[in-house]
Amino acid sequence: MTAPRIRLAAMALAALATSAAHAQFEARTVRVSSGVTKGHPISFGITKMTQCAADKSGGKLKLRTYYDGALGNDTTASQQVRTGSLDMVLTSTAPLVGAIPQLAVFDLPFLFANEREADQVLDGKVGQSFEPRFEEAGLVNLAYWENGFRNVTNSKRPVTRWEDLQGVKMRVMQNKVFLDTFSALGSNPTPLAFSEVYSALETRTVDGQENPVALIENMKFYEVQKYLSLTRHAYSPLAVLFSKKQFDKLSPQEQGVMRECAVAGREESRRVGREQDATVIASLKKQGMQVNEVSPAELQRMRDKVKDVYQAQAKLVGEDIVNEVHAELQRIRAA
Ligand code: TK8
Repeated sequence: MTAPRIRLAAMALAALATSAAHAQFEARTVRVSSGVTKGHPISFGITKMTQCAADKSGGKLKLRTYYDGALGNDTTASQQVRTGSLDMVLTSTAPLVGAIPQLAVFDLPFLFANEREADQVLDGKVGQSFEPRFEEAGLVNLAYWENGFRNVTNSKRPVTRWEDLQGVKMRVMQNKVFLDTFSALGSNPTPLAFSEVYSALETRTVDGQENPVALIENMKFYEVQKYLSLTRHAYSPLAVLFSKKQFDKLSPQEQGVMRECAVAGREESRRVGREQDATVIASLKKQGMQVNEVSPAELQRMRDKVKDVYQAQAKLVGEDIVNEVHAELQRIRAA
């Protein structure tokens, strides 16, 4: 057989193999809920994941994402995913602690010192150890993406030391660790769903909130907040949750593609978010925000101020999971 004919035969075989592989996929549209607005690093991850799933299924596995909490806030959308009436939600882990209390370990103040630690804990055995807990709650967590390190914004004053938070009405996530942390720091915390934050700030129902800088820009909080203080007081993982009821209906190939493409989305959203960090802060200044760092000595005073919260909440979360995270952090820091 001549070389061109061999090449032709090889191409025909490859095409056959691809179409046979794609034959293992049914035409499906996966409905996804996200609380962020398109343009946030998380949306870059979703775009990557969507393209990946389409490529690997011959266009049969489609993701359709509803941004801006259009299908409900984190808590309500997560509940729909748990019952199977919605396929996927991307949410911070903090609002999930009602269903999975141990997730509050990731909300402990000043737990992670940097993204490297967060990545290794979440992508490693500690993050994986949550799989059975997610499944018990009717969820499959495909990967941990990044919401990021949280910083304080408010309309009253720069926060350069914990005392500056006295009397500040702070919106916090619906999560006891955040409520207790911001009480211990002397502010008046109010738990609110993410979808209510902008209007609460605009009407001065609350004076401040705390979120990663990418979200502060993405949600235009700079329009209603004057001061940004770079506290990095907590790190928020983002769970990429599939309804277990729906996931179990997928073929092994479809499940494999969803997991593989969620990892591709994770890498993309982390890459974009970390590349943007410096430019986002410059952009927030340009939008009129007054941005301040907090000195290491004052951050240490904040840590000392919330130590009791840390200990009390560690007991509630479960000393086993807290000890496991601490042991993993010690290993990472010693490496
Ligand atoms: C976005 C929320 C947000 C969270 C919050 O869907 O509520 O402040 O940090 O990221 O999950």
